[in-house]
Amino acid sequence: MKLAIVGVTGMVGQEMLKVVAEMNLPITELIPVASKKSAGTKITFGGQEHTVVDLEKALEMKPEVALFSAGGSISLEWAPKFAAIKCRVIDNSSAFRMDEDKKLIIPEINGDELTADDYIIANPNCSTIQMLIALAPLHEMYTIKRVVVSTYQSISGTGAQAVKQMENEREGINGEMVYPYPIDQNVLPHCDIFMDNGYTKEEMKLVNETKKILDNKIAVTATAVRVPVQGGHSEALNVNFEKDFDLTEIRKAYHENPAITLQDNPETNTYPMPLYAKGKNDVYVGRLRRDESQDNTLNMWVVADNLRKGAATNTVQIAQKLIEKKIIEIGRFA
Ligand code: 2RA
Repeated sequence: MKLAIVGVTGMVGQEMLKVVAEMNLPITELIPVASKKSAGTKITFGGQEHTVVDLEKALEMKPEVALFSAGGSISLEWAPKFAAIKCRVIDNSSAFRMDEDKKLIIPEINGDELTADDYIIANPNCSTIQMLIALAPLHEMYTIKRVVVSTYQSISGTGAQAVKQMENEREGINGEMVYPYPIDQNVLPHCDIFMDNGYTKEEMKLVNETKKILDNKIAVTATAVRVPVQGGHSEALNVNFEKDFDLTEIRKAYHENPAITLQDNPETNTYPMPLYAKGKNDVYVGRLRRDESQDNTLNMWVVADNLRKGAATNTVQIAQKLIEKKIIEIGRFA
């Protein structure tokens, strides 16, 4: 399979390279793609050097699959061009997520919806993916009515420059400011841009993507917060169900779920933390407890590496699903 990674020099693109190698995708040729400025530079993959190409050149090379993580404007302009040559595009930007005719896929939840007609497939937002991996089994058992979510999002979700701002602040260096405020020793209730309704785009992604992927009837309200952490996103969820639930049954469901690691034992101070989620593909769940202020309501804590299951891993798993369903005919362009 000829695989293009568009945005290969970015944080998610770099993580995609690692995940593709770890998951042994059947690649006959890797096409690393970046801006014209980066074209000609070298990257190492599979022990070999590869030359980065620009989008025009990548299109000429006719990849069978293209993983995009280069921002919404690049996806809007170029994903249709790659789809037009029958390349399967899996896009990590928000460009197509809410398009009615594009699928928004978390393989463990709705991967079976994929068909041979899908040439541009949207990867959900990182904070949505980890939340829905944790919620999907509960929705199946008890039918979720409403979710209140507060996120504590890694600075890596903003990008390399924001990580640099935080590192500079830690070292007392006056560097470029991505945020109008200090990141280190601070929390910013501001992820992405503010909308007319007073919520941020990041908060509305949690609302809208939950309805598209899991169930349009689920009510969601969100507060998305940026924190000076690199390992991953953390989320406090308050989940109200149609009916009562059983904590033992929930724990059993999580133990049996291959995408989830349950870390939940107050007696041993066991709970998920982003420092330990970094570089891992699982979604970590803990702090399970009844909301004693309201019937049929559960509090829980969910952590995942936003660059992994929140972006690169989910994207590669979608490619794997396309192969599994024989939607990608391996070697067609070989
Ligand atoms: C963020 N989810 O964390 C967004 C994009 N990665 O900023």
